[in-house]
Amino acid sequence: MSEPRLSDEFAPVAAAMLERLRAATGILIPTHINVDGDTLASVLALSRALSGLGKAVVPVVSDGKVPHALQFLCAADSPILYTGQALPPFDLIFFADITGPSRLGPLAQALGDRLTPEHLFNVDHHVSNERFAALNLVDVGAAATAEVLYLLLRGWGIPITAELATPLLAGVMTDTLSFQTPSTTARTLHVAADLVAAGAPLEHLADALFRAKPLSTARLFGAVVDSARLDDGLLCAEVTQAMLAETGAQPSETEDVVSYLSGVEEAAVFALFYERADGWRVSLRSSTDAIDVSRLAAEFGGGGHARAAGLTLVGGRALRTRFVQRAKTVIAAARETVAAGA
Ligand SMILES: [Mn+2]
Repeated sequence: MSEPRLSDEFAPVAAAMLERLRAATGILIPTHINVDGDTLASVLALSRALSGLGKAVVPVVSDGKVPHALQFLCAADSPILYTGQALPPFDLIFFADITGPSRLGPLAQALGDRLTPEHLFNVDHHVSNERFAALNLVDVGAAATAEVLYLLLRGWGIPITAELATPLLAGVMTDTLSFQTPSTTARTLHVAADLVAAGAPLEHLADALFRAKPLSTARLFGAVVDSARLDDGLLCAEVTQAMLAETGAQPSETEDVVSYLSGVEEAAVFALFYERADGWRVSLRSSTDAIDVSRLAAEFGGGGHARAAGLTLVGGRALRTRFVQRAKTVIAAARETVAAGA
């Protein structure tokens, strides 16, 4: 395979960015709020690369919080954890992995009229990107912004050192769930191979991003799996307040168990019930294109995507029973439709 590259359609904007970059002195590089591996990877790789070009860089975590699991990535950096403080001077803002300025949260208000398009770069891979900058490089064929940035930085003649390759590979692995999503292409894998060759530690990243967890997560996993019950194609499991108290886990520590239980072959729909004081928050997964759980969720005031949706049930057992009955009816109807060969 020939070496991975950005599509020719992006050559003019990549060249215009490099030209504008040469004139810049200070560059603000923010994450989006609710920091994930791709946004943090983008900020770290860009700030390391651009400071290598002699620019003053201002990396900022827009909502002030780096999740525990990602802190290892920025141990050697000190991005500003934004909580309303004054920022050092800059004359360019480099958005990466950010669909629009509102995704900066509180930082967007503080930046105010400095968010004029001619002061902004926008590099992203989201279909929903708002193309808010004078220079937009939105490659929706890329699995991660880190994939785009690798190709862009290399195209600008910047040497891809291990210090750049490590966060970039972390970004690609995060957004592809370790090369498992449909967005993962031959180019994504080729980029990953280049990053490993440049010194990114694949095994260490896989371990830190996908295996390492606090004991509370493992214990909650066991309790949730133990609570699972299958009935008429509907798999139900619980996250109760008692489980959280016993394991010391946060409700957010159920990401792995949701993905695990949604793979149960006998289930058409998986529902995880998070107990609340006034009822339940319900996370839904469909294992078949024949069932659109966003429609089921919408009947109860929720929403989402065809294969992953959510809703909140405010009420008692009778409401929950009504929801379960409705879910089973939807599953039975889908099975009849499939059986009829429609
Ligand atoms: Mn991303």
